[in-house]
Amino acid sequence: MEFIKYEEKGAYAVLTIDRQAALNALNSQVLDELNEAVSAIDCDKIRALVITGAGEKSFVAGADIGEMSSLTKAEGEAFGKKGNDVFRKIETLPIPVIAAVNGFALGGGCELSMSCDIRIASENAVFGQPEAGLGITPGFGGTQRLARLVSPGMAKQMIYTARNIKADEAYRIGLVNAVYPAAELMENAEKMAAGIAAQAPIAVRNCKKAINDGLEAPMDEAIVIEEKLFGACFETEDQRAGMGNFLKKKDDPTKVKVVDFQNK
Ligand code: CO8
Repeated sequence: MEFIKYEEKGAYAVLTIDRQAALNALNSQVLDELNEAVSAIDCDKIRALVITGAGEKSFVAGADIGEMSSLTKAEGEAFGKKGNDVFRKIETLPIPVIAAVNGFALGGGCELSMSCDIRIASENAVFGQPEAGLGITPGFGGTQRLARLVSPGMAKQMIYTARNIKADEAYRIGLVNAVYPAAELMENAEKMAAGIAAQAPIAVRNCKKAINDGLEAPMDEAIVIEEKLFGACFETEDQRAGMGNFLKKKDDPTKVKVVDFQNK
């Protein structure tokens, strides 16, 4: 692959979008390679994924404006579908995905980060949906996921005004979970991925599915989704070992653990 680097590090993996000459902008080839790389992940072996951008300046500076500039209506819709299909694949990947946002996350870059389960950012990160200024709507899920992740009013303000926000404001509005000095971002992303990978894998997958599927359902259906996934954990090796450990007092999970998300 020309623009995607993929490295497995034990039970988690790091996927890097590497098209630095265009600040990692997403053209069709990058989207195709991203689709291929994500589809090839063996989720029985890899338990968490980190997605980041190459270089120190940009996560992803959006969809490729040069490529989009001459699209017809039908081609524009098809390009939107290409991005949406890949991002939905990331969103519904059985394992958790962490976006390590190391600079510009604009348009399709902000949208890519929002298809991940968790976003953490470097201090120089910039988020935004500048599409309205380019004469288009966000087209890789931005109108949908931003309004679900932050308040609808804040999403509408960002999208209608095409105003970019810095990492500290993204943290304030809940778009990112934590902000780190640039040099410490990947170390913290990998620490989080390793921490997720250390938990019972069937339980983590079922948690992801319960949260994601439940958010799309009315509460009466959502709690049934949880019941089914909760029930599905029983009789698994994970459940027997996890509860067995507690009963043998080997690794007491009831010990109170206070986690500072900014630092862990
Ligand atoms: N597309 C193509 N090339 C890009 C993009 C992009 N989105 N962003 C940066 N580049 C290229 C530049 O053209 C430049 O290339 P070159 O050196 O050959 O001239 C190189 O990257 C470096 O960029 P700059 O010189 O502009 O770097 P600066 O540090 O001066 O500026 C910015 C950085 C502020 C990020 C600036 O590059 C910029 O504003 N980029 C565009 C950001 C943007 O508007 N992104 C949103 C695009 S629209 C989108 O993502 C829609 C998604 C949904 C699509 C649905 C389709 C139907």
